[in-house]
Amino acid sequence: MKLRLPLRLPPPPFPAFSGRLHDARTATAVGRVLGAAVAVCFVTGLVSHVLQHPPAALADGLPSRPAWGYRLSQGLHVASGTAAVPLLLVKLWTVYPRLFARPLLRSVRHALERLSVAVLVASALFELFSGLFNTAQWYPWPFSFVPVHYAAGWLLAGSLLLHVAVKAPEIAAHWRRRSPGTLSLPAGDATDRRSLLLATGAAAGAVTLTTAGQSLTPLKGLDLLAPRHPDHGEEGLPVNRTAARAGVTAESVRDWKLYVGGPRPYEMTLDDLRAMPQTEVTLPIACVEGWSKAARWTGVRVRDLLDRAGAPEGALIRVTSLERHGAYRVMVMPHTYARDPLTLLALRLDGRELPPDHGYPARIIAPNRPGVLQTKWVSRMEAL
Ligand SMILES: Nc1nc2c(c(=O)[nH]1)N[C@H]1C(S)=C(S)[C@@H](COP(=O)(O)O)O[C@H]1N2
Ligand SMILES: [Mo]
Repeated sequence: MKLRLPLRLPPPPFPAFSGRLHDARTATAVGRVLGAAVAVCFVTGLVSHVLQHPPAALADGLPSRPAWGYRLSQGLHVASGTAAVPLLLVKLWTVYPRLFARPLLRSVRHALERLSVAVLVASALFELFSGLFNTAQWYPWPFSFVPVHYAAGWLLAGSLLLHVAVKAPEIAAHWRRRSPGTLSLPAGDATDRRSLLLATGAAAGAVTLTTAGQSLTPLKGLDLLAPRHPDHGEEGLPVNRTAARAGVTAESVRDWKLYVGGPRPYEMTLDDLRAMPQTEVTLPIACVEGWSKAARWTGVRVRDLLDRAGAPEGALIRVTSLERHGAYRVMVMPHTYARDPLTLLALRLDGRELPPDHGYPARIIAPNRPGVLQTKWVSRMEAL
């Protein structure tokens, strides 16, 4: 049998869709808010990726200021991604009747356009839900989150740009309520649409307001749905990986010494470190999963420790934790951070000795860096 285009299929057993909740005006009205949320999410995601995994060419130029930069950017990343979840679901509901449009494939061009929409929908669902699961530290998949979430982000951005370009005439025709394509609406349909859009806005606003408090402390009273509350944890600061889970015990820190490597390497005990000039800074831990909290840290400036070892100004610094295994055992710090006067090897948190879960005997705290790079239980620092 020869296949002929357009395909002639039997009439679908599906319901007919009437009313205007599934029309181009509704799709445009939801789509432009969703598009804005995805754009914010994409840009802040790039910022996060560059700060966490700097490409060699950029590593030396990464700024250590503003100190709250990563906190703001990652807060926006998680908030815009969260807001996008209800927006995406409503958008998909608005356009799903098109799945039943016949003929299935009108032309090669039409087939390509449908394929690009399939990629768009798949990558959007994947990005939003993998991100959401990551905020809950739930990884129900066999691959590692960061590289796959990053790659799919580009797929989403590309297929979204293509979609906007293909739909540009329709988007323009339905951009405003009184656009030419929208004028002939029966009054009742317009009310339905307004209700849908209001409910969608309320849902997106509600999930954002009840989770943004995990990083935006003035809203922490409303933080009902976020997996983390900024005040819950040892010393009122959340903990991602406890000392117990990292295998750091009282035994393993008993004879602790810090090794500092450079042209004049040396070792220091905790008492030696306490005898050095101490600096106090207020800096946030801003976790890539979206929670963040500022705290008061006291300790020795990293640059003082490096100078003592004769480390060159521009050297890349490798910091190693006592922890035996774990993705964050070794961290590399460009000189812009290592030389910043706010960057400490912290010994105290809010005026008290560091609790084991926050990195006793010593941990790194640096401005404008993701939480994953604020290494706890530090045992070595070396100029590379
Ligand atoms: N050695 C080590 N340091 C680490 C981690 C880790 O798993 N191992 N987790 C990091 C992560 S993901 C975050 S968000 C911060 C959290 O710091 P806190 O537990 O003191 O709040 O520590 C970072 N430092
Ligand atoms: Mo983190």
